[in-house]
Amino acid sequence: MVIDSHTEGEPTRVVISGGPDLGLGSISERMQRFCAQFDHFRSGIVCEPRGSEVVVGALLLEPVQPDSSAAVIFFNDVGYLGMCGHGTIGVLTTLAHLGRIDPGLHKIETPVGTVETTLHEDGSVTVENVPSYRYQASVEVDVPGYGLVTGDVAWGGNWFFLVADPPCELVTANRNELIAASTAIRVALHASGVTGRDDAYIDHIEFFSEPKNPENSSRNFVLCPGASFDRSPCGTGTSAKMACLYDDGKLAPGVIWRQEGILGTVFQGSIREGSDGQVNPSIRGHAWVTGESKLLFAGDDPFSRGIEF
Ligand code: PYC
Repeated sequence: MVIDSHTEGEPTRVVISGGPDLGLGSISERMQRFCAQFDHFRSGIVCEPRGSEVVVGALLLEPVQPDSSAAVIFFNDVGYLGMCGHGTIGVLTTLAHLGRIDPGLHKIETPVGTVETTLHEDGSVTVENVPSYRYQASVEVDVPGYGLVTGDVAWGGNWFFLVADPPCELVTANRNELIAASTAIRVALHASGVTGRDDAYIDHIEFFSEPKNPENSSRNFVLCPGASFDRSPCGTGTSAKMACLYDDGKLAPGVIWRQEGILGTVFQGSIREGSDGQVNPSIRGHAWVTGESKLLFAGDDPFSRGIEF
């Protein structure tokens, strides 16, 4: 059984039953087992013909700690995500829809750490994301067809390369151009050996511009792992962005940062000072449940494991 929702436009598919038996252990150990033994389950759930490249899957698991409300592994059409901001908001909204949680504080275990979340009375959700930081500032990379591109490498629960100078206006009509440019940057980063800490592959590319709505702080476009872009303002991307702004002395703790995404929807963010120059970001947004379904996998279906392009 799955429950589908969207968070500010970006879909999440929460697997509430029928998932693989990943045994006991930490959430990271269970993710490794999922990846090694049940990757066909990931692709069958989120890839076409049951899903699409835009869907982020969330496998609900028993938490390790008794005071956690759930543990979750996020995945998409090409692999696994350490953390997912919009997905966490989707998970909380799904748990509330199922009557499993009430408004209040809820700890959610993820492979990159436990995040504290609040389900508000109005249905919105705040996620206190994992500590975030800028790893490298103003990195130059030569991108074939685009020339020298400058950006920051930052961690917000996933690795990001943040570029303040987009190749065109950040509007959905330009999505193909934005996907092509951000994909070229990702390839060039990899080819030139630019990585996150411990040689981590940078799989998210984020462009920024002025917001369309003057009430907001900034607008973004985020390329996700694979070839799809985030329809929401991207929770981990907003966290990475706020870490960079803090490093530049442009965002003080407690000040509200309104991140507008490509559809014009908004995550409201802020930071608290953390240790070692890191920040503890929080993002607030809203998800809506769009469906409850039972996915079927017939034995003779050639695409029971999904179509991987
Ligand atoms: O909201 O953190 C996020 C996210 C990552 C990939 C898609 N959404």
